[in-house]
Amino acid sequence: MKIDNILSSLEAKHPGESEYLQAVKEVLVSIEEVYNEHPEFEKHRIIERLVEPDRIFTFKVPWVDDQGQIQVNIGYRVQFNNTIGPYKGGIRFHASVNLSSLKFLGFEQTFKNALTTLPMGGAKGGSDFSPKGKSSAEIMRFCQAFMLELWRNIGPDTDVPAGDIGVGAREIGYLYGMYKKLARENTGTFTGKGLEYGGSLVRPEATGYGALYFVNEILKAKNIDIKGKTIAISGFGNVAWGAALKAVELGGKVVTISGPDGYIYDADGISGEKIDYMLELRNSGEDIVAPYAEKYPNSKFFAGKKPWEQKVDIALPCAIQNELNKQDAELLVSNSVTCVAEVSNMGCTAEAVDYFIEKKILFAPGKAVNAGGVATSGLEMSQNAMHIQWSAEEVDSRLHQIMINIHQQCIEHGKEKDGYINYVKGANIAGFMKVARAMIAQGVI
Ligand code: 2IT
Repeated sequence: MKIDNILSSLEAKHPGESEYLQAVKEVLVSIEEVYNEHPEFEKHRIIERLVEPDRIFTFKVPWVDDQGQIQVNIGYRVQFNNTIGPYKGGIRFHASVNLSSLKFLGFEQTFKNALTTLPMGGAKGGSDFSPKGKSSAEIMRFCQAFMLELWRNIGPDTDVPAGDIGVGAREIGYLYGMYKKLARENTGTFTGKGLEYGGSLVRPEATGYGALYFVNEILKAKNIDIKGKTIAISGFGNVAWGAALKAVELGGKVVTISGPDGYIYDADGISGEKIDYMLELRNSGEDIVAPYAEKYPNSKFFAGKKPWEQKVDIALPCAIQNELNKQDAELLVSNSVTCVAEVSNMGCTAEAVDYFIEKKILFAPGKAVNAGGVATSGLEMSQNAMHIQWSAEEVDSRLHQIMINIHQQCIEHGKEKDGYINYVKGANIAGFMKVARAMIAQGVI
């Protein structure tokens, strides 16, 4: 494999799709060695076939706002790869959404889903619609208009969407309601549904819980106890919330959260009702964290800054791609950070990742760390298919086991000669090998 050739041809075909090219490059660099050890991969042109999505739907989403004005957004669904199971992946509503970001997310999802041990292919969808400041009625009309286009292309055994940034329980309710009305079936073509209509216990918490189970495995492998460790979290949405809950439960001390307006540092620790308050902040629809400092005067708000400037033991980016850059990485390392785990998808820039690995920091990539979210979606699909509901304990223990298993796969494929675990390499190789072998088995399709 000639990585440079593949990348330059991709760049020529898809100019300007920087996130997508970044995600592809990371995987290619990681797998180059094993790829070249297996001539059958080259023979079957696995890389050339794997880097392009199976298909992409792009559609117009016209809707009417509360003032009676017509608004137009763009909707997408990128069905990336269904080699090991039905297309599966979230829907993102955020002003930054474009083809590049959804292709990167769909590409990552393919490997992440392979790591979960469950039979799910990779997909991602979304819209450049920003829920910020929108009323519930507007959100409902937008979701309905979005689904009016998408419903024909999804189904319980073809493509199962879920939430992502900007798509939570409320949006999934509206999207699923419209899907069901149009498709006239009730098989659960969506995960993250409400508990009353086929949702799974622990799905809301799953991404954050899974991430902390994974972080705990990383630390345990180095005989480090998470108890008493200080933790910087970015973001204040569903993922940050679940991560904070489990971090506190395991004995860690969460000292930051952040929003687009800046970050909060709370030396007393963010626990108990303060974590509930995160949800309140999120539900206000304003997308700001500053009010936290008014409510809890011992904490401090840093306008326009990122939490990575604080001295902490563990850093958990939980917001959005490329939210932690090389400068941030240098700050964290100079403050003796022990572990950095991406909970957001591709939370760190390529330069930041390289720097952490060069400095032998315990660093783990999003596709391993945050896989508990989609894994629990897979468990929701199983429950829907069986028409039953598992208890919270049942789901949680399966989730925990899956995260331990993913960690094991990373060690197996990422352990270097000096004993350092390169989790980026480990996760990429483990995910790739599974998908590649299945592609070969299924022929040229
Ligand atoms: O990035 C992700 O893994 C998700 N947004 C969850 C996807 C899912 O299908 O649960």
